[in-house]
Amino acid sequence: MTSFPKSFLWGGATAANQYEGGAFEGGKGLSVCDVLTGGSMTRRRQLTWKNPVTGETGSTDLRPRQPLVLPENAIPAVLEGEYYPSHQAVDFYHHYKEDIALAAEMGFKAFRMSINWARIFPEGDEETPNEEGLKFYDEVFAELRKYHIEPLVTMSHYEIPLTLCTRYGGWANRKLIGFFENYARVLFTRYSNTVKYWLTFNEIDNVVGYPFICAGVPEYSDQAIAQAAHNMFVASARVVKLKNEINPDMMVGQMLAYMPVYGYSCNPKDQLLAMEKEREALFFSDVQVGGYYPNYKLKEYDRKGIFLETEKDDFYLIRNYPCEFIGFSCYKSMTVSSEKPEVRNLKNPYLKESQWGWAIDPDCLRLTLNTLYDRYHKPLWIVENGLGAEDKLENGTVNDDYRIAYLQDSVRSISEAINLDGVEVMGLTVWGWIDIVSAGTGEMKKRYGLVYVDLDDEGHGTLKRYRKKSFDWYKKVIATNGESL
Ligand code: BGP
Repeated sequence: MTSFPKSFLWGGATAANQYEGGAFEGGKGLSVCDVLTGGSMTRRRQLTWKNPVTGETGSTDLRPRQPLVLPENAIPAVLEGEYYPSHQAVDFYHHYKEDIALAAEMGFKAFRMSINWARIFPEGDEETPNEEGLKFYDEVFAELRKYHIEPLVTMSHYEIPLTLCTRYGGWANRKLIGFFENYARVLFTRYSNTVKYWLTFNEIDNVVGYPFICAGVPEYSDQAIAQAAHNMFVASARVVKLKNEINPDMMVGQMLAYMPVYGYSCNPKDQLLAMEKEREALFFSDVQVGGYYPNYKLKEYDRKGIFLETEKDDFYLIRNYPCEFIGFSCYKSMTVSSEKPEVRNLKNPYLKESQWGWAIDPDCLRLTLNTLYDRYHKPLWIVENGLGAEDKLENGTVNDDYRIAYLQDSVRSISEAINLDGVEVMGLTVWGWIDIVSAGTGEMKKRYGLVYVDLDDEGHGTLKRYRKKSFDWYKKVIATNGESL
């Protein structure tokens, strides 16, 4: 039997770059995702660029953990004739009333979304914000409040103003701390009465694999990435401090991409490798939540000759203004073997996989919740979890029993962490509760939604919304506070 505290915040999650659209409306500037083309089974997602002097244009693959190779003087840019899925996305910009009504119909208590930084500061380094952008979110929050839905707002979910990348080199430049603090001040002041829960950087640990999308860092080097991470840590601490000054009732959380890592066998060498892999993510929570740079990372920086540029107050701020809760995404687990250390993830013989090769692991949430709670003793919020799958719309609905089965296991796993282990869990916002563009592949075909949106990988479709079978299922889960699965 599953059971949840009365205050449990059930809901769904989205991000502006994948959901909002209106890329050229309301005075919005370009963000890093606006120069990424769409993907499909036959075409990879690309970053497009232009040389402003010669006019030469082109595109390049954006591969995880691979250098971003642009020709000399070329900068990321939007090109004519290319399809960029973030520009329209699924058009929340014009559908927010309809979408929030659907969320309310399911009984959502919480709605995770991000504010598009480039809608508030089109180039990122302005002193005064774009009022039209702020007004858009005033309206969205008013609509959520109308249904008593609590917004959970990510301040930077892969929507760094592109100019901060081309003019400053992204988060590797310390100046971004000040720009972000200014942005945070505007948001906290304006929305202090409407938004209680904030997340600073979506999946901050992805700065290592995806420095361009996650931190606007065009350069791939261990040094630049370590510096970017440090600058983000300082910014996070300054934002928590600022929040305390403006309205201490608000809460600022960390957002971590986490997955349990298993050693392939009981060979201790496999377990050691699994420990090291888990630390790749835990380092970020050790600093941003724990308040300290762990020794294992300092040793690694020494070995690699990485030198951090810091200022006097940095470590004081990190120590004294940690995040107050941990939001995390968790979709899958990973398996590693010391015999094949070059393979990032092996197929786990005990688990099935999604159509995109992600291990479907019914226990990964309980494991993750325990790992993070044992380490930090702070409340946790599963801000992303769900199944990306191809759906077939038939007779105005989708029979997505596979998605229901995945989410049933997730809810069960969370209930176990709460009831068997005593973990403090604030809520669950199911990822992509309405179909949106995939962050990793740029596809529409990879759908997570409980609501179907008529749009394909090339941007064709009516954008009409349809309730899937999982919509009714989740509605019942929320109505019974997780007792009926
Ligand atoms: C996380 C991101 C989301 C998201 C999700 C699913 O990494 O925070 O933005 O989209 O994963 O990933 P994908 O869209 O690649 O399937």
